[in-house]
Amino acid sequence: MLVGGVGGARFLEGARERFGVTPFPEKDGPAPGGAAGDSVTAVVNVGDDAWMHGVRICPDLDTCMYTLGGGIDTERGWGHRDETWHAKEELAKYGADPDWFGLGDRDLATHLIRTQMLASGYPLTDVTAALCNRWQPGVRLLPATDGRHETHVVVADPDSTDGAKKAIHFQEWWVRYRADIETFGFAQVGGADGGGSGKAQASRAALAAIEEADVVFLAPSNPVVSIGAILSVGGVRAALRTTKARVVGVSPVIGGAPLRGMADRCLEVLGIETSARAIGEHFGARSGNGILDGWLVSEEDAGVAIEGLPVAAAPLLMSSPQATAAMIDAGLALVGL
Ligand code: GDP
Ligand code: FO1
Ligand code: CA
Repeated sequence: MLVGGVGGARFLEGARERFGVTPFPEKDGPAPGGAAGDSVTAVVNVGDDAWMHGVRICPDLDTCMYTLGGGIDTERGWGHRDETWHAKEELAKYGADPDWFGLGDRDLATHLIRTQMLASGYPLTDVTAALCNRWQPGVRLLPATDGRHETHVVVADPDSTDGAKKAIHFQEWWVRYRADIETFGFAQVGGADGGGSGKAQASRAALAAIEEADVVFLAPSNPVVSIGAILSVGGVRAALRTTKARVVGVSPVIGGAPLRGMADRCLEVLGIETSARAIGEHFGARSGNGILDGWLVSEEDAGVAIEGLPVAAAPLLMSSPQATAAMIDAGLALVGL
């Protein structure tokens, strides 16, 4: 499963229901739909990752880990439940920058452990596995790359009077400006060694997951800053083009609107219409130059046709893990599995 944050985490709850283990197998038994030996691996977007107040924050990895581990704040969709904000308040009293990003006290513990492990030389893949030891998400969470691959956004400098452009981190664009600022494009910043020399390469584990999968799903995550950012990691596109697995995408847009979030703003920046058809075309058919063998759209979008790409319609509301598991079954049927 290629996944971002909230949409990705919900999709993984359905995948865990369909294939994976239950959070507490000793109590609940195996997942109803799963066969012995089935497992789910998620290749997670790291484009949102940022340094804030000296700690490394990985929002999409943490959203998946907390959601599947039962620790998410379900109202916000990010961060820890039962959160308190004393550290944030104290940082504000020092006038510390950034003052627009909310680091919760409980969440901070995750970032402290991650930062210490990264500083000791562990790759993010191993750090994530260590954090998941506590949360037991029931699926394997893999960062798409161990390198730095941050999404930055080229905007009209809000402090400039002569229309100068500047690049800001994705979090500043998303959280501080709510994407409501003149925007020209996205760029990945970082590199193979985390320092900026060349493009960040997919981890061996992420590539192996794609190469050895029975089926690959693109979750209904943000097609630009979640799925797009994963696809721009070195090696991911090629692995999707050559894997023996069928590759199925699920539309995050239903009837011309994203379910939540600002995917429409991101698509607009790239000049892509906010529609299931346009996003499917953007990913493209593997029989052409694209990456998909099947594209699942919602019932509202039934009748969408894309050259060379089998399309099916199904209910795409992830209202429960069971409903999402049924979406996955529809995706499997679409590619003959
Ligand atoms: P983020 O990283 O937290 O922004 O989350 P993702 O990138 O993983 O997912 C965001 C996308 O999920 C949005 O574009 C939504 O349209 C989509 N989404 C959220 N809930 C649903 C749902 O129930 N069904 C579908 N099809 N898409 C959804
Ligand atoms: N989103 C916000 O809108 N405001 C915040 O202050 C904020 C803090 C934050 C801290 C940790 C974390 O893992 C996520 C956090 N998010 C916050 C969510 C995040 O900025 C975005 O929703 C995602 O990066 C987009 O997927
Ligand atoms: Ca995200």
